[in-house]
Amino acid sequence: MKANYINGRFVAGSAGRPNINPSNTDDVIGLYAQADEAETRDAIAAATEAFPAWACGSLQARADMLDRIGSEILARKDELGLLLSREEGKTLPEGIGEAARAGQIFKFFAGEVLRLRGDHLGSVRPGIEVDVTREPAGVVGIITPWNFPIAIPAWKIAPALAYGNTVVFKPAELVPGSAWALAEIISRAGLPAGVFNLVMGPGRAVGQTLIDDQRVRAITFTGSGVTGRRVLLGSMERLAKVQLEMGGKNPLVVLDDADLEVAVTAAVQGAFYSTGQRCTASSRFIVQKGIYPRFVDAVATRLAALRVGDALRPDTDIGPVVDAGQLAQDLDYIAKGRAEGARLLCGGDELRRDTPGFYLSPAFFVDAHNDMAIAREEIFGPVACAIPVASYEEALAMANDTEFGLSAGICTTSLKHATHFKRHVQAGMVMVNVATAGVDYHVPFGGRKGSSLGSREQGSYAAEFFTTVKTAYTAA
Ligand code: TXE
Repeated sequence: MKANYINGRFVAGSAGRPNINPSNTDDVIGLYAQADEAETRDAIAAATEAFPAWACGSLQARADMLDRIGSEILARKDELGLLLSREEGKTLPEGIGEAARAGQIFKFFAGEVLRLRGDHLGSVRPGIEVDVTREPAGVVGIITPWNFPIAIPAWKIAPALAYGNTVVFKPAELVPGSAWALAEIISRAGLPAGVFNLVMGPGRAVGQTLIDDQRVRAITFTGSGVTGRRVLLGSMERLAKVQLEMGGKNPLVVLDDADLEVAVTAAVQGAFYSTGQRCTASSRFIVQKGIYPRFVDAVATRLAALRVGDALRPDTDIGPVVDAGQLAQDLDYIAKGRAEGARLLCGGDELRRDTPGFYLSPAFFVDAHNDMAIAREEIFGPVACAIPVASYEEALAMANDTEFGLSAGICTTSLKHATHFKRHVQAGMVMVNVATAGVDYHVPFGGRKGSSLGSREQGSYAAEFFTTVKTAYTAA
């Protein structure tokens, strides 16, 4: 059984949970320890004790450790990517790409260790000088979802450690394999005991303990809106710092003057790759009437050519849905879409393959309205809808008519409309002639409205959450 990592040691828990391959449910990847509340508190205690020395320790040593972690991940990206695809179901190239991304993130934050800036100012009072510095927030609780099993943990753990915090990391129940592999790499990087801890287990036990414990000074969470609100209320109650990344209902606007090839590629990649299980996935194609018939036909043709199958097979374009619960949710939304009067142009069928798995053909609705459930609620699967509109103005208003605001895209050859859209769409990230999903790691990631709360993740903007500002006055 793969054990939790607490205070510098792997600690076998009392219970183990099987990690099941969604491409082949007969394939059990391994048994993973499940921490309880007491073990979670042990991890918090270890992180609390390790914090003062780590916070004031050698920056060079810290940078070297993060660099070593990044190098090992990159060197082992094929093997880590294989494990990731096997447990989560994204295709092998996507899994390997994600593993490589995790390595690059650790290397980026190895550099950030030495780039954290402060300010030195004069005072309004004579004879006094002012220093503004950033200090680590303290013990950080990290709660992650299943859809990016190594990249999201990396983009939270790496900055937390880089800026001098200690970490208690709770991965999603469905994907403990990548989390454990990452923890094992970190365990050999030379960090003092207690600086990094892994506690696998259920949200209601491990996650809730992190939220409730006064010693955890900051919680960073990615997952569903419902759980996000629970994390927020719990952290607010005891005045802990909190950062939430939740869902999206990301629009891709396609104007009459768009390059059709560009638009179709952005739509198909953005909505259906990674089985649509991305918070930045496009799920609403808002399409101007002049290009609508050609766009809809071209998307359907492209979808018909995609192969849905075992994530590890080289000829697979779209892997399975992550588990039975998510598949049931996807099918439920497909039924709702039909019942509300949208036309299912293609897909939406459960598929049989050589192995038992959660296979679903990409579902493409057309002639939808923005007030339908399939256009308003996050489905989190290979399901998207096309909505016709008359003008750019109508498209922009519809793009903004959502409770979410993570990513938004436009396909157009008009500089005027692209520029206006970038300025006026209510989203944290805007994409012009590229898919809504697919981001860089050195620039901020996050949204507004119901998608995100708190400061941005990734790049140097991550310092905002993982540090706290101190203003010092010195009389000369
Ligand atoms: O999310 P949860 P789940 C959406 C998507 C999906 C749905 C459910 O629609 O169908 O959420 O997925 C931990 N205290 N997204 O169940 O429950 C949990 O153990 C503290 C969108 O995976 O939010 C896991 O580690 N923690 C999203 C993490 O929270 C708790 C990505 C996320 O789980 C907890 C994933 C509690 N009480 C799902 N309960 C996106 N948009 O990126 C659970 N957790």
